[in-house]
Amino acid sequence: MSRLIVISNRVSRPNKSGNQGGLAVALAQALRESRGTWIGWSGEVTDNFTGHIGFSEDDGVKTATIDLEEQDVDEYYNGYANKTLWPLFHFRIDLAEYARDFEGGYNRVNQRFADTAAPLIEPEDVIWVHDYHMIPLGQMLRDRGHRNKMGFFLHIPWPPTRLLVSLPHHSKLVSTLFAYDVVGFHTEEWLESFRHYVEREMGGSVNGDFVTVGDRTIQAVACPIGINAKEFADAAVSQPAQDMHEQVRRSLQDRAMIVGVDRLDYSKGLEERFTGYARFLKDHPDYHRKVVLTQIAPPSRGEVESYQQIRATLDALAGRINGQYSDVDWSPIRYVNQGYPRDKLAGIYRSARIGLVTPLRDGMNLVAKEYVAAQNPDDPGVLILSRFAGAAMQLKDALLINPYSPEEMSDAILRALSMPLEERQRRWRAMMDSVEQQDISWWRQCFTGRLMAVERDTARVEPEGADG
Ligand code: ADQ
Repeated sequence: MSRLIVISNRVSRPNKSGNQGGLAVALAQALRESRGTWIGWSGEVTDNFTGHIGFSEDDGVKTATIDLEEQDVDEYYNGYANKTLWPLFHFRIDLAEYARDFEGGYNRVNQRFADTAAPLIEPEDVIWVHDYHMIPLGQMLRDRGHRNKMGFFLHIPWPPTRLLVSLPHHSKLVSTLFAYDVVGFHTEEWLESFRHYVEREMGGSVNGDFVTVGDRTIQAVACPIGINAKEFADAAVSQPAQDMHEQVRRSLQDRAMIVGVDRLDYSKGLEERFTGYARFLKDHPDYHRKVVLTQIAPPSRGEVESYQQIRATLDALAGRINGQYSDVDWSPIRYVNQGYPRDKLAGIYRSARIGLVTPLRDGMNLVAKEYVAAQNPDDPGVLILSRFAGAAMQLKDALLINPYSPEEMSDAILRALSMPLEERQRRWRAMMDSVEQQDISWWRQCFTGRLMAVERDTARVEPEGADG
């Protein structure tokens, strides 16, 4: 088996606490099996970039990390990645900032990653680059003469062409994807948007999975990411989960809990969720004191202004709704800004009658799948899911809603609260089958299977410096 080199912005070192997400675990497993290396940013800032690589090995997984300068973090991570690409790719051109410094910093840091990775790559290694932070990295490695099989996976949506063209130098960025052999998306919808862009803006052509621009043909595929369903279902009945379940149950006093779990991000539709829930409270006074919305939202990307704004907005909105409807012994919203270990989180999901997942746009959304996996098969809760999450393509037995419509959300909450056991079980079983079948290992195979099977076509790589 070829050695796998994974390159992503952040590297997740295996730990024994069981607190790692499915992606980290899946990649760690692949790296362990192939004796590969995971390369990325350490998360640390240094005064002067030296190129020093910090090597480490934890639980059989080798990692190689670099520290970045503060300017790198400002321009590349907070800047181009999270102020330009993230909002644009989530259809929020109103929030996207276009600054030349950001683009310069993004390219500079990608060059730094290419310099870091280059000496660690052997000719037979298979390279798998992840996400919007690193789109041009493959091209930069090709420029350094690497002819390896190379794949790229995008974890966020691919935006419609009419939005993407608002990005300065968009075709330059997209053309770098043609340095890879396989490019992966979560859903057919994102893949379709990518193909549309290539045909309309680059004069390319599509033939099944093959996409050609000029003399470059790559495979573009949809591989929806999954979770480690078995492990998550086991976590939901672990002792810490049961303790958490008991703690929540006592505090609820027979009230039904609705749960939301998200990074505090404007793409997750939290404001719309609170508004939809407030609409439910307004429409159904008979349910007052009978339900509680527990929203768990640890802050993220706090250095970016739009994230500070969404936090302030949600604080105010939660306060306003609680102020309007609370009584001395009941508040309709519990708004929690902290993270939980995965087993406790599984216990929280299992305690909830409804999982309310309402992103305005989401590449996939793993929370929806985790909620399903954590349910008690004998008495499962109901998933209410935004039709704009990638997960909606698979979890068709959720109550699918438009998160922009408070009325739809209110109706779905009512329907979920009054859904008969038999229907809950039928819907849950269908969703659980999908979550179990297309789990995280299936996803990894879906992508790496394609990549490993690529015929290496050395003719496609120009010698270094050949075309300037
Ligand atoms: P995210 O935007 O981070 O991921 P998501 O897929 O929902 O979104 O994953 C979030 C993860 O963080 C989940 O595993 C969840 O359990 C965990 N998490 C969230 N809040 C938590 C809390 N309070 N405590 C503990 N854990 C918490 C990006 C894309 C998604 C895509 C994933 C994977 O935006 O669309 O599904 O990558 O490709």
